[in-house]
Amino acid sequence: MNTPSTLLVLALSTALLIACSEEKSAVQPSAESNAASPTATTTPLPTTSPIAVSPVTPSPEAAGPLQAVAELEPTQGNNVKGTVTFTEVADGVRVNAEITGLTPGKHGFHVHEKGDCSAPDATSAGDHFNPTSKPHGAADALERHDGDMGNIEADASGEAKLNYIDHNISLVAGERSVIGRGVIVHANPDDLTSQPSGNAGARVACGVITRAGGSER
Ligand SMILES: [Cu+2]
Ligand SMILES: [Zn+2]
Repeated sequence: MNTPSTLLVLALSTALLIACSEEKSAVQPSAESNAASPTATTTPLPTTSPIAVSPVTPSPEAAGPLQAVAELEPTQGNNVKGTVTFTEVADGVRVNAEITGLTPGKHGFHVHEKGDCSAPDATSAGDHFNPTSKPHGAADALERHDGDMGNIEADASGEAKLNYIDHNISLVAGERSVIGRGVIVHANPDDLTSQPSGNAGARVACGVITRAGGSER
């Protein structure tokens, strides 16, 4: 007597279970495909970003030109400051100077033999850099000290800018290299003829030329 009713219940419950599982399986694939599409778009981002960043950092350092810089500080009793950047180029060294705190007019501007600004008047920087034992002269003279960069000229506000290519100095190791030497700005104009230093007077600012970038060839 019990058996037919039990079979009926079993058959009904089995049919319900099948119906339920069919409903679930019909819903699940669409939910999975919806979840799969955002993960597929986010995965390429972390893989591309490290690849894009890593080659950018080392390449400019390796390919950069040979450079040096001198930060000029005032000597005792002066306010002259500035930065001189040296960049090795095909036909010499580009000299780019920006100096402030000067009296208006021309001021002698040289590389001196020693990178030593320790004396209050910067006499510790020694004489003009002159590895080829030539007389003092203008920057474009046939015969000159290699350190003779001529004059910088300050405007009414005491600012001076200079940008030219020097054909005597070098940043590459050798007798004409200015690395480790001193840059001096003088109180007076360099007359470009008086020996041994153009009669440019006191030293108002001094800086040491230091390697700033690039690799030596
Ligand atoms: Cu000088
Ligand atoms: Zn000189």
